[in-house]
Amino acid sequence: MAIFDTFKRGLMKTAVALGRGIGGLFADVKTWDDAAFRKLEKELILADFGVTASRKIVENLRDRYQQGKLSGADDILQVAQADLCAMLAAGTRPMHTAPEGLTVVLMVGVNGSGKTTTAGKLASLWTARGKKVTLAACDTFRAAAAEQLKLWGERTGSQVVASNPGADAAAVAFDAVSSALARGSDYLVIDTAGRQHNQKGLMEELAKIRRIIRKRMPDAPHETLLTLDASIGTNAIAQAREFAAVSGASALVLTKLDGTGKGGAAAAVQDEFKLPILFVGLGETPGDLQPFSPELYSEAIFSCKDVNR
Ligand SMILES: Nc1nc2c(ncn2[C@@H]2O[C@H](COP(=O)(O)OP(=O)(O)O)[C@@H](O)[C@H]2O)c(=O)[nH]1
Ligand SMILES: [Mg+2]
Repeated sequence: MAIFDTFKRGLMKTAVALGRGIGGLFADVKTWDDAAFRKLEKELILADFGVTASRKIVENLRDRYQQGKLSGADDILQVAQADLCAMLAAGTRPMHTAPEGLTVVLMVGVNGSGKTTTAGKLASLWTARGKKVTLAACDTFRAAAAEQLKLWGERTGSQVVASNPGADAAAVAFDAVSSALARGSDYLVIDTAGRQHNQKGLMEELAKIRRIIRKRMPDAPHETLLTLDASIGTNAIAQAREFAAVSGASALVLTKLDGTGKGGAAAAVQDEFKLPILFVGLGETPGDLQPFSPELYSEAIFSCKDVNR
């Protein structure tokens, strides 16, 4: 499937929800006054764009409209889409990788936010590009997590390093780095147990994993990816606010965008965490994890232009 179609399908619920609100607005409003712009701002906020991003977009639209630079609905939505895209592009960057050899990615996040699935889907993305991937099952808390990762290993032809339930997660991470280096893997993705920022023991375990892998590879991990469940909307932000700080996250993965009509949260999320979104989860199948593209994301959300009109 073309990548834009993956974005479009994944963000369909959001586009439809936004289209309903905005579509009504364009049908009702003949001349755009302050009240109309306020209504548009409200619709963007309802789609979880966040107050700051919504206000920025609407202020720019109002200025340009008053200067006579915008005429109809299509103009307005086109400019809103371009503004959203520019905002997102300013906040993102390519993934950090090792200058050569092994790139190590550490997954962190609360339970159920999509760490293990994302680790597996990253293996799928990278093996499809001919890369060699090792997966490390450092969620030794839940027996099912290692099993889940082993399935992804089989599915993608990736090596999986695991131990017994209850094993020391840092020891598994150390073995995984050694093994990935010995095997000449291009990527090592380390899955970890879900935790809350205030779970002292588990947060220490994360710090220990980091220390131990640095013993083997001083510049690792090259990225610490924090998974955020987009389907809980701006609650994901509240939930992860403190977590991001104490977990040493370097970038974000916005998962389950397909499960919500409030998928507009990317701008709010980048703004809140001052961290780039590097990947987005747009569905259940392996190909549904994609590198974040501000262009495709904005275009998919504003494909609401075609909904209900
Ligand atoms: N629809 C959808 N479901 C997802 C996505 N990412 C993860 N999930 C589901 O969310 C649930 C929890 O994911 P999991 O990776 O086990 O979370 P973890 O506890 O952080 O490791 C699983 O049922 C996944 O299939 C996504 O992008 N879209
Ligand atoms: Mg897991």
